[in-house]
Amino acid sequence: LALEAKLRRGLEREEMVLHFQPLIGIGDRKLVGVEALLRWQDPTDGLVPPDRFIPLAEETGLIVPLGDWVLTTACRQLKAWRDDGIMIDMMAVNLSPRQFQLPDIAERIRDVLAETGLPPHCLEIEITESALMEQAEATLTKLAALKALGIRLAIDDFGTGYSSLAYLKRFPIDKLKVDKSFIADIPSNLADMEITAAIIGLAQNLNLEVLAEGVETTAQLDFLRGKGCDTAQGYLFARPSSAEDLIRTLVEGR
Ligand code: G
Ligand code: G
Ligand code: NA
Ligand code: MN
Repeated sequence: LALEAKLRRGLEREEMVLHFQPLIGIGDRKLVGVEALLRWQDPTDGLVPPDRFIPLAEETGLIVPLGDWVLTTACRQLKAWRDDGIMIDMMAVNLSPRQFQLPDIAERIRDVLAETGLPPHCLEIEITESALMEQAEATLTKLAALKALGIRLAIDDFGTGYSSLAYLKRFPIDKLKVDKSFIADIPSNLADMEITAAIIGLAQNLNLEVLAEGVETTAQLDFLRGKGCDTAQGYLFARPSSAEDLIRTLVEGR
């Protein structure tokens, strides 16, 4: 079976699962939220990472039903945790460029929030810098419609695309996520340290929150703390894990 047909069937047969990775406050090491990361549990191939099927889903349009599934499942999960007294404040969900381009994306997200009962401020949507800058004027209107729902907006993989700083100032966004490629070689790569510090400074000057992705070492964390970075995500704190494993670590503290 071709990958596309397998993927279509996998979605129908509910072979998709979400893993969750903690987002951590650098000052107090507290959990500020989790990011939902899609996995495909193929019965023959095992756990398929998203890099292997999201580009195809984007090309074929399958990302639209797949993305709806991710949004609904992620919101439903956080609502269920909160109803159980596990008061995680925020669920971050990745939106692919094609999803962002849907004319009715704001209505779709509004419907998911209504259907799951998750308060809008508990949802953060991550959109890549390149998707946002594709048609910056249209983007402005769309972001305003999303923001009007009361959700939070983050720019993902920041620093890898080409941001117009004039637009960045006008976009109603809440957070920049510094791409992990800039974090990986801290503290040996001076250019990466300068770029990371500049992004943190930019976020501070624009009154945006800033998160560093891919933090794996205490040296990286110390550097980020020194530069005033708010939050971080990475293997130093936790890898993406299943809902069960996440809650086990949170509740049992290991
Ligand atoms: O976990 P990692 O290997 O988990 O993810 C690889 C890539 O797949 C990342 O760029 C991530 O943003 C993307 N990704 C993971 N989950 C989703 C999702 O639900 N939707 C979209 N559009 N991208 C996702
Ligand atoms: O593109 P996006 O930023 O959404 O994807 C996050 C990706 O980063 C996922 O593939 C996730 O598994 C991965 N990731 C999370 N923490 C780390 C880390 O500390 N190091 C590396 N190399 N990857 C990470
Ligand atoms: Na992301
Ligand atoms: Mn990212």
